[in-house]
Amino acid sequence: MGRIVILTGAGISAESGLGTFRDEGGLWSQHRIEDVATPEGFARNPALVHSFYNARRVQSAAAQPNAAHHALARLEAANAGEVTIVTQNVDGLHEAAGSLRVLHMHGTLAGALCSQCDHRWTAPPEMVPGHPCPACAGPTARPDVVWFGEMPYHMDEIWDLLRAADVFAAIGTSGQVYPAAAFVQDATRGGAHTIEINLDPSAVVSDFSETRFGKASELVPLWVDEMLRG
Ligand code: BV8
Repeated sequence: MGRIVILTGAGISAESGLGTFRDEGGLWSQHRIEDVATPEGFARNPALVHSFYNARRVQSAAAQPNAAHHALARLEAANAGEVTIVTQNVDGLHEAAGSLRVLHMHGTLAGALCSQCDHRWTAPPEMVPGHPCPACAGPTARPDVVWFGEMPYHMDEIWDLLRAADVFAAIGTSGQVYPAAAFVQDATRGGAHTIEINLDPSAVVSDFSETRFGKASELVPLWVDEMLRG
């Protein structure tokens, strides 16, 4: 089966009840990206940004992984060390399903970060402006998520994984946010077989050698069964 890298987006958590960004009624139709997912937006109105992430932190903590998350955990368990999930999602549903090798390139709702001393800790359910950093006591706590214009996490490790991958799968992502949307090209250059599993064709669907359209909770378990049959 070889080395498998799986990129996931909000669509894999949709059937767990967590909103996506760009679907009908999605998060970006309720808030402007500039206001809630940029450092400038946070500087301008920290209360709005904290309330945006507080609501999602509480909701995602109450959500359950679905059959797609469980199938990916099963794939990893059968091939320890060969399966890595790179997720754009900030929820903890892959870990809740039992996945161990998960790289959160856009950070996590569960994390808090001090913008003054870079200290990281587990975020309380609700954060407020001026929330003190437990290390330097500065009023400088923020959600530990990657906003637009900020460098995603784990990029060097991700690029190494993509170059070495035998299979690259993108699941539940619209392919509109970079650098994640370009991962399929990096994997292709490394000789990987690439597959998109998504409800609708993504913005980069033509970059994939294989595409399957439908719900993640239905298609991902089928794909994992095929991969395990070899
Ligand atoms: C970077 C925060 C430099 C956490 C997010 C000008 C100035 C600065 C930067 C840029 C610029 N122009 C372009 C850029 C780059 C920018 C970018 O891409 N902008 C876009 C809008 C054009 N990117 C950045 O700024 C990134 N940093 O570039 O740094 C750099 C340069 C080179 C190399 C390294 C670094 C930072 C991007 C991170 C931004 N933070 N979120 C949070 O609040 O969650 S992005 C946000 O979008 C989320 O993280 C989310 O994960 C991500 C992608 O969205 P998707 O997951 O794809 O979700 P979406 O709703 O879009 O799609 C859902 C899909 O699921 C749909 O296709 C749907 O059909 C499908 N689906 C739905 N239901 C199901 C389903 N599929 C299966 N089953 C279902 N049931």
